Formats: sequence, C-alpha cells, structure tokens
Amino acid sequence: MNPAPLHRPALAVVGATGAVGTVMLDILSSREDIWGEIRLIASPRSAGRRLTVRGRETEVVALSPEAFDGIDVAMFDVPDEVSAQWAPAAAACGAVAVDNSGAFRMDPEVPLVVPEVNPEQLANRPKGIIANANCTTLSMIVAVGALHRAFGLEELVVASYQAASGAGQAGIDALYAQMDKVAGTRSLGQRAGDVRSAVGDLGPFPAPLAMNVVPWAGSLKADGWSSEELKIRNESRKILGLPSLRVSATCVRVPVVTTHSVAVHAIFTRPVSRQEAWSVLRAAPGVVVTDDPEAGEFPTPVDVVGTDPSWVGRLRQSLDDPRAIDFFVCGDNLRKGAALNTAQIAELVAAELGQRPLPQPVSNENVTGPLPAALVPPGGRVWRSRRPPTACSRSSAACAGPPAVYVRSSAAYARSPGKYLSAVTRRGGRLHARRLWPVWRQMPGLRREPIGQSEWTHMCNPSRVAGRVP
Ligand code: 2RA
Repeated sequence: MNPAPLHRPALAVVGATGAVGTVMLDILSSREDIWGEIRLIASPRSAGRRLTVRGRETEVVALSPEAFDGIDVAMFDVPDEVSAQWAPAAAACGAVAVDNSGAFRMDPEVPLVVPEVNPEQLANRPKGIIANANCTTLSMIVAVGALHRAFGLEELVVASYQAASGAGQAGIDALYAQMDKVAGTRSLGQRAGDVRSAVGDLGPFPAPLAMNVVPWAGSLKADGWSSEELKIRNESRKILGLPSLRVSATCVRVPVVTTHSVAVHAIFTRPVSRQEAWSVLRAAPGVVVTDDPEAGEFPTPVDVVGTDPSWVGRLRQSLDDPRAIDFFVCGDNLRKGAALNTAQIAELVAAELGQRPLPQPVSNENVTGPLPAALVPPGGRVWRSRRPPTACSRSSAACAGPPAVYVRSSAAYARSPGKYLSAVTRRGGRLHARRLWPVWRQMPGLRREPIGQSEWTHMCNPSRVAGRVP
C-alpha cells in the first residue's frame, strides 16, 4: 500500500511588500519547495498587488484574522507595533508565528532562535510565537555560538559597522542621495562641516553618512547606551543561554548599503589558539572562513552582500590574553540578519509539525546521486555540500593540480555563483571563488540548470581555468 501523501504546510508572509519581505520572496523562491501554499499578506494599502514567488504570480491579501485561515506558519516582517497586535492573532488562529520584529524577542515565553545555535529552543513556545533576532546580533552570533560551544564564552566586546539598509529603505535612499551630492567634489572632507553642508538632508541618521562613520544606531537608552547596543547584549545572552554574559557593544553606522560587519573580541574560559578557533569556525554550519591577509583575503561587505553565510576573517589570538580571540565577521543584514533566519526557523517548524523529515545536511563525502556525466569535469571531482570542501591556508602556489568542481547544494547559493563556486585541488585547496568568477563568467562551460528540486551551478571544464588560478 502506498503511504498517504504528506500534507504540505501553508505559509503566510506578512509584510510581503516591504524591504525584508521582498528579500523573503527571493529566498522562498530559491530554497527547497516545502510549502503547499505561500500566502502573501500586507497592509490594506498594498492588498491587490501581484508579486511573484516561486515563479507564480500571487495576489497580496489584506491583513485580517481571516487571512490566517488554514495557515500553519506565519512569518512577520513588519514594524514592532504591527507584530505586537497580529502575531498573537495568527497564533490564536492555530498558526505558529515567526516574528522578525523586536516585539517579542525578550519575552521569556517566546524563544529567540538561531537554527545553527539554539534550535532546541524552537519547541519552547507557549505563546505559539518564535522570535527572530536583530540583524546586528545575527551577523555575528553564528560564529560566536560555534566558538562558545567549543571553548565556553565568558565575555564579548564588540564594535559594529552597520549598513544603511539597517535603517530601512529610508536609510538606503539617504545614503545614495548623500553620495550623489558629494561625488565629484575633490576638496570635500578636509574641513570640518564641509561634508555636512554638502549633503544637507541627513535622512534617518544623526550625522552625514557619506564620507563618514556615525557612532550611533537605534534610540537612546539609559546612561548613554543605544537600543542597538542593548539588543546585542540582551539577545546574545538569551540565544547563548548565558544570562550573565558580560557584553560591551559599540554600534557604528558606515556608508555601506547592505551587510553588517562586527569586530569581535571574545574571551573564553580557557586559552584558545588561533588554529583551534580556525578549526572550529571552519567546521561550523553557516560560517565561511576567508582569512589570508597576506593575499588580501578577508570578508568585506561588498563581497558578502547577497550571500547567506557569516563570513569570518582577521582571526587572531589576543596578544595580551591567551583566552581571547579577535575576529571580523560580515553578514548580509537583510538575509541571515532577517529574512533567511526567519525562513530557516519556519522550515524547522514545518519539519517539527511532522509533515516532512528535517532537511539533512549533506557532508562533503556524501555525494548523493550522479550529476549528468557531461557536467563532471575531466580529472575532477564533484562535491555536493552545504559547506566548503577542505580548504587550507596555504599560499595559492600550493594549490596547483587538477581542480575539482565544488557545487553548492542549496539553490540559494546558485543565485550568486561567483560567491560560491570554488576550485579546489584534489589534495584539498583554498577557496578561489572570488578571483575565479571574473574568469569563469566568460566561459561557455558555465551553466545553471535544475536537477531535481534544487538548482545547481556547474563548472563544466575547470581544467581550462587551472593555468589562470591566481
Ligand atoms: C539597524 N539593526 O541596523 C538595525 C535594524 N534592525 O539599524
């Protein structure tokens, strides 16, 4: 007898027309197709608009109690006050609400979940609501959580470098407008006040953002702290399950459109060598280490934007405290910092509801099913993985030899193949993706095509690239 067909859960995206909602539709369109229905919900003002998700044009419906009829999981990408009212309403209709606002993050009856760090908290949701952390916390917490698991975290001292899009579309618009105003005037920035006069409108920022850094994000709280700095402290404590963790944060806005960066000084219960920290981070799901300062390799927002992982570089052991590790981490604040983490939580809920098995991570060794023979490079190997294959920090010269093709397993990665395709040697080699992409994109052998439910990106003939590996 055939088993009964599985019920595919219904998902609602509340705030589908906003900045994070737009990224969410993109993410839902490129991840595994687990949802029986994706319903788009927004304010009555946006109702009737038609948006495309998973290739289907879908009409946006107005936020109302009826909009949650038959919904299993409802994601909220809306302001705090809208979530405060409607997430409980969705839960009352039987949906699990996954809320990306700040309304419930510190509620003791609402878990604050980062799937790579504390997935076990998902089940602890008496209100039927699960909260998503603030984007600045999310940019660093996957890497910090991995190090905490290995070495026991005692203290965090961090400084953020936050992108304009953290302040919403108004922040992005203000940065571009200010850059237009200062462009082409080569004398600016050499006299106090000249940039301020040139940019005029500050937008949502308290000082000019173009040609500047602004040591402020969020609203003023007691004793001079900003709300953003307190979020990093409180959310890190809750996610890591360390209610007394010592945390000191300074939040700074920088003239970057999207992708937050954080400089982290993390102190552990015992001495931690650079190599130990490197090994832990290399093995951590959701983290990519790119750390070769001699070759100019470290994460920067302009290389990280549009990608999913947390990118870590500049890894060092403190010179004055062998228990402390310093590093720089970048994460796209609209993806892992908002929409992606929400989508990951929703997928875990869908799995927990029993409608489908948990997605299994694919290890480097676990090559499941053949790729079409024509796509397998001569003399190369094909990897399917959610993580980079063995990467080393040897110099490029040590990576001679026939390259293999490294194929990311998630369709999301196929969106930005330049970030994710990597040539590796048979002996294991370092990531070359960033440098290879300008070469590869010229090549006729590079193509993108669907295999099964996932979309894969293939490099057909990497041997042609071998001689050009920098
Ligand atoms: C910011 N983290 O960057 C905030 C947005 N939630 O302003």
